[in-house]
Order: sequence, then structure tokens, then C-alpha cells
Amino acid sequence: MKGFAYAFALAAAQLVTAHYTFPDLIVNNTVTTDWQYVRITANHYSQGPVTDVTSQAVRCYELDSTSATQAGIATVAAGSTVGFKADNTMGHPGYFSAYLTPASPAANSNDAGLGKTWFKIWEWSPSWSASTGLVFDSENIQQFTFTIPKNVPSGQYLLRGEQIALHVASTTGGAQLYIGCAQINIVNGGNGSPGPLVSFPGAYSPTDPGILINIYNLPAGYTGYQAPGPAVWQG
Ligand SMILES: *[C@@H]1O[C@H](CO)[C@@H](O)[C@H](O)[C@H]1NC(C)=O
Ligand SMILES: [Cu+2]
Repeated sequence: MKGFAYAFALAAAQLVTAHYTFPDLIVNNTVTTDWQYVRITANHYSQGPVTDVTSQAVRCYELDSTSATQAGIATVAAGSTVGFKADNTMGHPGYFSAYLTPASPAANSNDAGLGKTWFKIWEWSPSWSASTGLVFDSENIQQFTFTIPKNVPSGQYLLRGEQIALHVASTTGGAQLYIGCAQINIVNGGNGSPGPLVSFPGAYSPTDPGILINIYNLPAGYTGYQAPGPAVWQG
């Protein structure tokens, strides 16, 4: 009976912490419609995460080669606020970030973002103190927003939004990556030189301390969350 009750409680817990997708780009204070500008992802029914950070899926998690051409390209002003809305409350504790890559020849090209061309523009790490441990202020939100850097050059880009959920990240391949890539055309940009540049896959290793981590039992001498990937480009 004990085993049954445990299994039932576990199933119930998994129901209330359902998985999610990021189908909606937020632009000009408007939540756009599902997959209007975001490349439809392979998990659009299952909502399941990417768990292999070395896979091609870690880039944009597209359903197939038509995902790019079926989504539109949103015009976005540099310096404006954009974001992603999930199809569900994001019940898992995790780390959020956003990346851009120039997209050639256009944001809806399948070849966009294949090289070492991505730079991080925003992140939201859990805070930490010795008395509280890791604190995930971002838990249970349904959307996240951030600014397109003012100095980014105008042009076609992919905007990659991500949450790395860390609730079962204590074993290799346990972290759950939720990903969406919006196709955008940045206007009114500047003449900054974005960097450091990384590729997807390539930016993360399965053993990065921000990816392979037991958030409920931190190692001795822990001093705070170490975000995976490059530093945020300061514009
Ligand atoms: C956002 O607003 C700008 C003008 O400020 C406009 O050019 C652009 O088309 C708008 N983008 C979307 C996706 O509505
Ligand atoms: Cu999950």
C-alpha cells in the first residue's frame, strides 16, 4: 500500500507541474498568437523538454524543416521589451536566459543560427545565500520579458528563449531545457559588436555546474549559482 500511495502522490505531483512550450512571442506589449513568430517545436503536443545539451534540438527544438518557413518574422525595435509566454504555468524551478543570432539570409532560413554566432542578451539566475540556499523567484510564472539591446545592429535574427529547469538535475541529463526561437527583424539598431559568441550545441556541457546540480543538496562550500553559457553581452 505504501508503494501505491507513493506512486499516486508522485503522479499527482507530476500533473500539477506539467511541462510547457513557449509558443508566443511578446512584442510591443502584445502577446502574439501561438507559433505566429516562434518556430513550432517538436514538443508542441508532449511539452517535453530537451535533456541532451549536446543534441541539435538544443538550438531551437524545431518540429521539422518546415518550422522556419511556417512562422512569420516580427519587426522589433532595438531597445524595446520582448519576451515569451508559455502555454502553461512554469512550475519547475530553473534558470532563464535569452540569446540572439544574426540570421542569414533571413530569420526564416533553416541555415540561420547553425554557426558560432549566438550571444546571450539576458539571464535570470536563482539567488543564493548560506541561510536560504537557492531561491527561484522565477518559479510559477507564465511569461518572461527582457530588452533587445539598443546597440545591436539592425537586421534579421533568431531570438532564443530558454528555461533550464533544475528540479531533477542531480544526475547527468536530468536538467530539462524548455526552448523556443522567434524569428525577428530588428530595426533602429546600433553599431555594437555582440559577444562572446557560442554555438548550439556547443554552448553547454552536460556537466556544467549550472546544469548538473542538486538544488536541494548543494555541495559544501557552495557560493552561488553558476550560469551555463557565455556572459551576457552588455551592449
Ligand atoms: C512593433 O512596433 C513597431 C513600431 O514601433 C512596428 O514597426 C512593428 O511592426 C511592431 N511589431 C509587431 C510584431 O507588431
Ligand atoms: Cu517537467
